[in-house]
Amino acid sequence: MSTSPLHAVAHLLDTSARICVLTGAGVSAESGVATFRDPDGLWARFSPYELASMDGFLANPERVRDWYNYRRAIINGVEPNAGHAALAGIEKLLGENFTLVTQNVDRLHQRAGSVRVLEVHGNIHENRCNDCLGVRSDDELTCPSCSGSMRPNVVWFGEDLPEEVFAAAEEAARTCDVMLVIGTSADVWPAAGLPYTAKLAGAQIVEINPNATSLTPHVHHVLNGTSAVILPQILEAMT
Ligand code: BV8
Repeated sequence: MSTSPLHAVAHLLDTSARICVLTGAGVSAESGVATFRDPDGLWARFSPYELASMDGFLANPERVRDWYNYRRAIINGVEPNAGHAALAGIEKLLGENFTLVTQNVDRLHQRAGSVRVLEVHGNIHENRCNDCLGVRSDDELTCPSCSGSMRPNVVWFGEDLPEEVFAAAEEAARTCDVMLVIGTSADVWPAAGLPYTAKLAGAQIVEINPNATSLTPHVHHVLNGTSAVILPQILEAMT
């Protein structure tokens, strides 16, 4: 009996020592959180340069803060979906041999029970001081420690990713046997380089996405579908 591509991926996860997962906005789509580059995505309605860059913030801090508060309100009003829950379930099965690298800033993975999460683009629920980098969870606009401007604790275009977090993500990519790349257009660097790092180090790359991406021609397995449907099926098929 031939094995379906999904069961082949489940077998790969069952028989591999180390698993790394890279997720993007597509994993939160079935919770009702808009992605960035889908036809109905955020960048179809808003300007990434005006709203997700330091220049945009300095030009109009109120507009940027309002946009992030608009997104926070949406995120606080939704629940993690079955895809988030399945990833937490796979982590429970695999323990320390499982690392979840996410580009998402919504913390839905953690709300679903994922523990070993590397947030390479930050966390929308916090603000950070532009000057002293102090992180706060309240809505102070000015840093009480140094009077700098508080801005969302996310990585904007042209900003470096958090060094230690991204170094850990690269290490996880370099040492894994399988990388699941789920719900990302794989267009935003340097995070988009992680699957290539894993492949160069000998890992099997699996893409889970309803659409083809720039990464698709470079992967070993493609599961065409949405994460909230496919991930529970993979967890179910694992021993
Ligand atoms: C940096 C803010 C160093 C957070 C975002 C080469 C090397 C290094 C840098 C660059 C480079 N080339 C270009 C750059 C610059 C730039 C970049 O990559 N630009 C791109 C657009 C070309 N990178 C940077 O600026 C990064 N910083 O490199 O620092 C440096 C410093 C100075 C000068 C140069 C370099 C910073 C990047 C982070 C930017 N921050 N947002 C926030 O507000 O959320 S961008 C945004 O894109 C989010 O962070 C998001 O996480 C990220 C990736 O998007 P995706 O998650 O993939 O979402 P997308 O909508 O694109 O795709 C969704 C996918 O899901 C689709 O494939 C869809 O088919 C699929 N899907 C839909 N529904 C479902 C689904 N999948 C499964 N199930 C479903 N139901």
